[in-house]
Amino acid sequence: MSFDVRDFLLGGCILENIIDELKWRGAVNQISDEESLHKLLGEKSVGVYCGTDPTGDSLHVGHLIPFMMLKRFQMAGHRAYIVIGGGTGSIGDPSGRSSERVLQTMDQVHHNEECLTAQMKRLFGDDKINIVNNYEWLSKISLLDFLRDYGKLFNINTMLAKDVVASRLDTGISFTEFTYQILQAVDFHHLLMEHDVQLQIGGADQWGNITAGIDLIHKMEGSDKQAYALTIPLMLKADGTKFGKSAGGAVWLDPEKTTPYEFYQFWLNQDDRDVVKYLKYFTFLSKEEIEDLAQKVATQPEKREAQRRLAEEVTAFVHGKKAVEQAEHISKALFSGDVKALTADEIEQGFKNMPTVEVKAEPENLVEWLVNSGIEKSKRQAREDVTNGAIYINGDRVQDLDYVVDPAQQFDGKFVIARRGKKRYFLGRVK
Ligand code: 383
Repeated sequence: MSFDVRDFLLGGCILENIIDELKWRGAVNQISDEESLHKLLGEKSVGVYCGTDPTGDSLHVGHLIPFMMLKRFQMAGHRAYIVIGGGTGSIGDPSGRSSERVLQTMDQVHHNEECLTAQMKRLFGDDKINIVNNYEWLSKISLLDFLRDYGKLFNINTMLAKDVVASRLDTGISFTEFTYQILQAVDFHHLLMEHDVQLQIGGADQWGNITAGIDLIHKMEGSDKQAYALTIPLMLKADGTKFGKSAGGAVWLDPEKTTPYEFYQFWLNQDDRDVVKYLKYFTFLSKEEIEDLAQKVATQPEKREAQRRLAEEVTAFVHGKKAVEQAEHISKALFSGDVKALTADEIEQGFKNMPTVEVKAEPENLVEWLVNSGIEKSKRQAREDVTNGAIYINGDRVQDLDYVVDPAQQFDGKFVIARRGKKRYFLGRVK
């Protein structure tokens, strides 16, 4: 029986050609031979890949862009491959960088490789997606084979003309980084020959590397061999700042680096002008649901329903449903001031970026406790704030100057949550 992508049902709606869907999502920057790729994707289950280099031990939200698109290809019935660049990562992609990279040690590369592989498996399901590591084949090519089999097929003039290299000619680029595009080209050829992968996707910064692969394939296998490139636009924010950063730096997928609560907040705080685009990029909601939310952004922006839905969907995808419940629980508690019901884990997440003070385990008079922990500058100020009703301990307003703070009373004796005024929280961490 012949394959028809329209046979695949998703969330009750029949998918059109994946290219049309990606276009609706605003996720297409460049396609190498659109007409023919469109046709191919409508005819058969196509092998598609996207690669990432182990330059760190976690992915961040910027990486989600192409990998969520890869997942969409898979949901539309195509075969998805992820390349973890253990080989390429030991060299370093010059794309998008204005200066030479410092080489990572091979131990670092292998460690990061393992972390990223585990993360990808958690995100995309071990059994559903094919994950390969280019260290496997790139590390086996000898220098002489490299120069004879591949080097001869690359024209220096073409390589120099690639944006990535051209933009570095003034400041300089090493031979090592200059060669990077050949390695990624070898990967594309390898995946095509071994797994019939005919399409490579990536961010707009990857266009030069992907097309280097297509050129190599045409030279090695003949110009009628079908291989395609599809890139996704660089993510631009309406306010001109860089996507994927929050006050604390990059937004990581690793819950140890960015807690699920911070992750949730990151999405919840997105601008009305960006939120619909993000729903299209980062969620698997249907076109109808997204259009409905877009309508709500236009008519009732103050409700922030689209932002909430975005935060729920992406957090559930990356950290699971329980993390969403926790994040919502933390948000509600901090907003209402009713912090008593928080668990120790929720406190760790919710207070990660709030002022934290070390406090003694022993009970202490409130006024002294406020001064000793540094929350209040003087006893006079502390007394005034307490009397005025501006001080809350573990969610309760305390106006009694003789009140004793006893850390053992709450949160397994680990924390005391103090609040001054409406919103100024302090976390007392018991020494
Ligand atoms: C390595 C070997 C391949 C194919 C791709 C690669 C990695 C590629 C690269 N990608 C970036 C990275 O690793 O450097 N040379 O951080 C980023 N990607 C994706 C996407 C993006 C790119 O992982 O635009 C953002 O996330 O392509 O910058 O055979």
